Amino acid sequence: MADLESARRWLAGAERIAVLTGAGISAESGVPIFRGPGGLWRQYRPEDLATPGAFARDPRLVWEWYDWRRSVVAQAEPNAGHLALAELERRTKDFTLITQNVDGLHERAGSRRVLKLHGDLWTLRCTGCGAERVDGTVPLPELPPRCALRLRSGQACGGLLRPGVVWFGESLPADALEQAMAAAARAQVFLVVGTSAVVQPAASLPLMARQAGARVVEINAEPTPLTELVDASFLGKSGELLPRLVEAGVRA
Ligand code: BV8
Ligand code: ZN
Repeated sequence: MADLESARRWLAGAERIAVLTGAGISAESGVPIFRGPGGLWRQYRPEDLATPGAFARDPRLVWEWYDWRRSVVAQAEPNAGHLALAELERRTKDFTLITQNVDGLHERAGSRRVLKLHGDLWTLRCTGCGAERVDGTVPLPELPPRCALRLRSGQACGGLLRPGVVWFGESLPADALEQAMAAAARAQVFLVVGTSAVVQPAASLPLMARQAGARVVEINAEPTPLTELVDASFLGKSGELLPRLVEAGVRA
């Protein structure tokens, strides 16, 4: 298992880098993670709420969860981990940031090329007419929110709006997934940060990169199914470890 200095040199010397992030990178911004002690909301697990079935059964309950998460994220600021990845992107010729997060903190930290595999907390999509819009209102005035789009008849659509995220059992956006796989296949270094690496197909990306010859580096607060498979694994907080990995050093 390589040490931090070796991993720092690999990153400094690489032209093609891909990164996969999960909820752990936003934890130090005060955004709760999904699994583990901080991962519950009231007595529900994400797997109970982040599904089309849960939404069909009780759209108001699912929206209370998302409205609460939107209000938490609205107060959150990107942390040193987000900022370090934005800096690494500026320094790297071919850089792809792939995120499972829906909080938008990577973009707010200045990351430009962000592939959002699980959608976006700020996008609302009408289950009736399919119209999509970005809406940052917190809290939302009514739950569940309704579509106000005017149809040709002049009437308001009135369809139920859903969060523009990918739920369990739903396919990931094909374009984002395709680009993520291509980035994993060509990366010289693949960085995995703040994910329990249990949700598919995102969790397979580091293994694809490894198969294709990349060096894989993991940063996480606890061991994951990837830990014994990677070239370097650092247990700790991404807000502390990423800046040390990315700090300006002489290019190798
Ligand atoms: C799909 C919604 C094809 C958005 C999410 C069996 C039955 C049914 C399905 C499946 C099955 N087996 C596999 C599947 C597929 C399923 C899946 O993977 N299930 C798992 C649970 C087994 N996947 C899907 O359904 C995907 N779709 O496969 O489509 C298909 C099509 C039709 C029919 C079937 C299949 C869709 C997956 C996306 C689901 N949507 N969320 C939202 O509300 O946010 S998943 C949810 O988990 C979030 O998106 C989140 O991003 C994702 C992963 O979680 P993590 O980000 O890893 O967060 P977690 O809390 O788990 O871990 C955080 C880590 O950070 C921890 O390890 C912690 O130690 C660490 N940490 C904490 N603090 C810090 C830190 N690290 C560093 N620093 C810190 N400070
Ligand atoms: Zn509509």
